[in-house]
Amino acid sequence: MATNETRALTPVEDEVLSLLHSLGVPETSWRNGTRPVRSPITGEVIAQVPEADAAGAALAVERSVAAYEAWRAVPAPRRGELVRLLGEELRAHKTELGRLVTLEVGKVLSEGLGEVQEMIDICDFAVGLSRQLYGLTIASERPGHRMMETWHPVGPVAIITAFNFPVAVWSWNAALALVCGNSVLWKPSEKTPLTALAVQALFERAAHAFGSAPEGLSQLLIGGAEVGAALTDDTRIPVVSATGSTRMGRIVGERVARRFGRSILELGGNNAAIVSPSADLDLALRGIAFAAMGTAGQRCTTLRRLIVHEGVYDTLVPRLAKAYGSVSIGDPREAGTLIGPLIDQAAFEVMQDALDAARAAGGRVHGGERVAIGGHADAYYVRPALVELDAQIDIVKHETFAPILYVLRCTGLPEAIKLHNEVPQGLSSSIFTNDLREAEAFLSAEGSDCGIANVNIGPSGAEIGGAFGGEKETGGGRESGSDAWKAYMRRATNTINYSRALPLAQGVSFDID
Ligand code: UN1
Repeated sequence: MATNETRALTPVEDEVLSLLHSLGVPETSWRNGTRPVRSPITGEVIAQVPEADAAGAALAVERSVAAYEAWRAVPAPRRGELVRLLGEELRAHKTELGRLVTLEVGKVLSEGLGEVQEMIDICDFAVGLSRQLYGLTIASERPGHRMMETWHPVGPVAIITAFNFPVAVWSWNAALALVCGNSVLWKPSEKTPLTALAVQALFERAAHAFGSAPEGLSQLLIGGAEVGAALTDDTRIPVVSATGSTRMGRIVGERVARRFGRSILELGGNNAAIVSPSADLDLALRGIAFAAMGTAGQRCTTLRRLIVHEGVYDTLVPRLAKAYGSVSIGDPREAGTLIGPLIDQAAFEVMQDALDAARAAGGRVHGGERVAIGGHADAYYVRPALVELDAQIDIVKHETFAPILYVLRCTGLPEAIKLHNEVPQGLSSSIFTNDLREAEAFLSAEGSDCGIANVNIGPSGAEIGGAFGGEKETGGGRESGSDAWKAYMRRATNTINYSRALPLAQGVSFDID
């Protein structure tokens, strides 16, 4: 897309142009660059963005350190005011940003808008939090002493995000990091730089309205692995938050650990739901359909494994197969579409490989085929796949980022929980049951081993108020609500002696004369 082109814009290019314009993104930041950006809706190239290199990243880190040094001295409730203004910008531009998410990622419009709502919600949460950054007071064992904890800003926070939630994940991290007194550096997915540019433009408007935000408080670094490595290896960045695949997280986690940095990892999920004999099957069917097929199976919380009690299997699974056969697949901008395209050809191929592996192991596959929409050869629409299996074979233990739901039969809750926990990932989980004992057992220490465990709702679509993240190969990090903010701060334990004596802890004596 050169600016001197004379050909008419395609309808998608036209829409991107007008959305970026109304979101305040200058054309210089998305035209004539080196990295092509495609819309999965048609597969066409919609932008060419300039990229940063390692030297550019190092300069950005320098700016970020200076911004942090100024920002940490601003009272936290005042820092909250900047985040409140960001929330206002997001409210005012929700429709445009939501539509841009749909164009760049291919998720249906209600989900694009929902993603922006998630950003607004975390801004509101962070504004309240800016007046609640509290520490404990602790009973001292020594007379005339007081102990307490204070929480301090920690430094620049690097935020590495994935394509599938191209803007919300940044906001969970950035809104908290900013009220905590940190600066932020964002490396978005190479597949979704346009929505990142739009958010950066909205942040800059909020900063302008705020009036006194230090320059470089929130910076965007569009680039590839070189930029990622520059951020993970830089000792001036104490916290790196990374969302994406387990493969990526292993690299980031190791590199950050090597320099004793802190990483917040939110990696692959392989989420399951158990359906017990007492379940409300109508409700379960709807919950499973959204969790497994929504966002074309491209959420880290997507339902990928369904463990159904043999007593209800033959009632539920045929109904589910029918829903898979009739779900509306198409242009995600059109009302009525529930399933948009996969992000790209590679995602399609990974999906087909997983289905081949399942077939080879005796799986009965319903759906999964490519669906032609609008005659776009480079767009990858698929019918979601339901795969009935007799055992939890190897491929089921991998996260395939596509709409595949593996269905397994079980004889009771102990077997269901065993199957449930028998994968390397541990993000989200759920049980459909009306039996209180089963629900509580699933939520107990002997139940689900995931960071998120739900009853009578699917594993996806978490609210921002809870801590978000999971165990095992999911990486152990927590983002978003509850006390996740603590990972973005430095904890200091303070002991204050207000007596005239100097008793030592543990009764130690050390008298120098
Ligand atoms: C992700 O896919 O990385 O719980 C995040 C959910 C959303 C966030 C998903 N709130 O499905």
